[in-house]
Amino acid sequence: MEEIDLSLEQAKVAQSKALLRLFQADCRFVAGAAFASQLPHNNLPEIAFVGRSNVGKSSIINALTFRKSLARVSISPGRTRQINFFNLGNILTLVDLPGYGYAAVSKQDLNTWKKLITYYIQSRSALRKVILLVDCRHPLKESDAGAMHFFQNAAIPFQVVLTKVDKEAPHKQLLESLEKMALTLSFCHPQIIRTSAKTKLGVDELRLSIAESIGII
Ligand SMILES: Nc1nc2c(ncn2[C@@H]2O[C@H](COP(=O)(O)OP(=O)(O)O)[C@@H](O)[C@H]2O)c(=O)[nH]1
Ligand SMILES: [Mg+2]
Repeated sequence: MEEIDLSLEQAKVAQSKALLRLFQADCRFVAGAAFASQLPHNNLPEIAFVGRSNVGKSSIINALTFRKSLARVSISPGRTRQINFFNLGNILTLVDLPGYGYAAVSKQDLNTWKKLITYYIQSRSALRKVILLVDCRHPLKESDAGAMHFFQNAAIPFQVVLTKVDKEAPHKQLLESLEKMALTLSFCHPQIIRTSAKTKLGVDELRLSIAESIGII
């Protein structure tokens, strides 16, 4: 029994080392695309981050990769107007999708974004999983529920990640709605990860989940 415990412990240590190696690797911005024609060719597996403006997308990408300002943390919401691609150690690509649900942009801008995201999600063969970031402090918003149905219909695996849990405990109604949806939507990962880019809570768990979804752990 002791031997089994020891080897499990060793496997865990090896796993965290592998995760650190991956996420501490060189990470560089490779391309930004505002139109479908600007999407870069890519053979590496892609993990896309999506969510409402100001949900904490850039912050979580920075936390995952141990950076401070890799993905620009915007002061005014809705400033990330293009799909940004980051190459991590030549092993995977992290994709920062433009935020949705921000009212103070023109209808035309909104349509351009929607079209671009839709095109990217539906046509990207390198896309392995979408990480849907949701602010833990409010009941489920229609735009987030809509995004979940959209990924389900596009047959793209996705996982809900709660942000800003250092500010408040996750809203009870939000958890109930998300758990219910995770049960009915087959492409939704059953595990909802709670994170804080500030305290780094849950960031390890998210790294593990990403590594698992591209089959390197
Ligand atoms: N307290 C706290 N603030 C956060 C967290 N994540 C993001 N923020 C703040 O929320 C704001 C929006 O973050 P940002 O990463 O730019 O969001 P994005 O628009 O989704 O890329 C910034 O002021 C961040 O500092 C978090 O986990 N905890
Ligand atoms: Mg951002």
